[in-house]
Amino acid sequence: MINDKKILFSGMQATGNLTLGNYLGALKNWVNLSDEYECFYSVVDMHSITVRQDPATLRKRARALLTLYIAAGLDPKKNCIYYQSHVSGHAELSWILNCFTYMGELNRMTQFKDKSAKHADNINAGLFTYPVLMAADILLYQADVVPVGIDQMQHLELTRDIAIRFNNLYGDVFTVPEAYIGKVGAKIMSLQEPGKKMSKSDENPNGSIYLMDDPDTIIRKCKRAVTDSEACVAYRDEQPGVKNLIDIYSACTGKTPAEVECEFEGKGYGDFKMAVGEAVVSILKPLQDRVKELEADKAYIDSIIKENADKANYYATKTLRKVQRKVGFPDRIR
Ligand code: ATP
Ligand code: LTN
Repeated sequence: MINDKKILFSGMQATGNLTLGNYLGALKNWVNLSDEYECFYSVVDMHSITVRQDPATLRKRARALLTLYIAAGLDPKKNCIYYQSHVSGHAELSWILNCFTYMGELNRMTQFKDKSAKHADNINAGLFTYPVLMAADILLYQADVVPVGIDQMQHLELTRDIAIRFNNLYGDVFTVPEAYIGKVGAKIMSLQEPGKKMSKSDENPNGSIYLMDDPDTIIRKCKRAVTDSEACVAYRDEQPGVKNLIDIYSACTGKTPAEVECEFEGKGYGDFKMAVGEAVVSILKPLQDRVKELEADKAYIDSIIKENADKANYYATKTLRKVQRKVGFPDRIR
């Protein structure tokens, strides 16, 4: 507990331009959680280098992601928004936890299998121990809850197993975290292949709407979205493309899928797609304006980076010292 509130931790990688899926499925739902939880949101740049990155691009994207957190409405006075690499405790705890994690456990991780297939020329040890660094992120802040997508549940389970294993050996050191199941955020699918989720690492840029896409691009991508020949705006699994567009429209307007079906009854896909495009523009435009305003205020963003890194370091060090003591590292002389 911090300030009588339960603790929440989550993070995102700055390994691409964020999509509408990241926003509607994650970021948008994080806003307001700070009333109930003491929130830590990290830009997990240390995870990013498990696949090769161009240094200048990574630096730029990390800052853009941090700015986007704030632009999306996370108040940096109430939410600790910081770079993972600015808190050395992540790496230090990660090392210790590596010694409490089995090769067999890591071998089972599906993300590792997927990513090693995708980056066969660079299957590095960091990629293998990625989940341990993620466990360190979470356990370092004694997080009670972790909002993550379904694809990260396996990593969260491993985090719990590591925490329980450590606690069994050394007493109650770590809070065992739970997944945070909030209001179900829509899972947004690719506009080009509606069977696949919209993803920032998709090679086809027409499948994803990026948060910084300009209005013309957004409308064009919606118009080109793959649908079907039913010519009927209906929310059903047999029409995955249309269903996805309804989900997007619903998430942007607050209308239920049934209301959307009614609104477009008897209308063609052309009108519907145009309306979806406009609805997306209406939520992304204010976000983009806010990003531009924030980018112009370098001193403000810098001050947030500094203050929040100090705050994160404070809590991280508390846990780290406890853990170091438990495993038998010599006390520091002050
Ligand atoms: P990558 O392509 O690099 O794997 P990604 O776009 O799939 O990235 P992540 O970085 O894995 O996204 O996820 C960040 C957050 O966004 C997670 O909480 C995840 O659940 C959420 N998210 C990602 N894609 C979608 C989507 N299409 N719909 C809803 N939520 C999503
Ligand atoms: N692996 C996560 C990002 C991530 C994370 C975390 C999420 C790194 N550390 C700690 C929650 C908690 C991803 O790829 N979405």
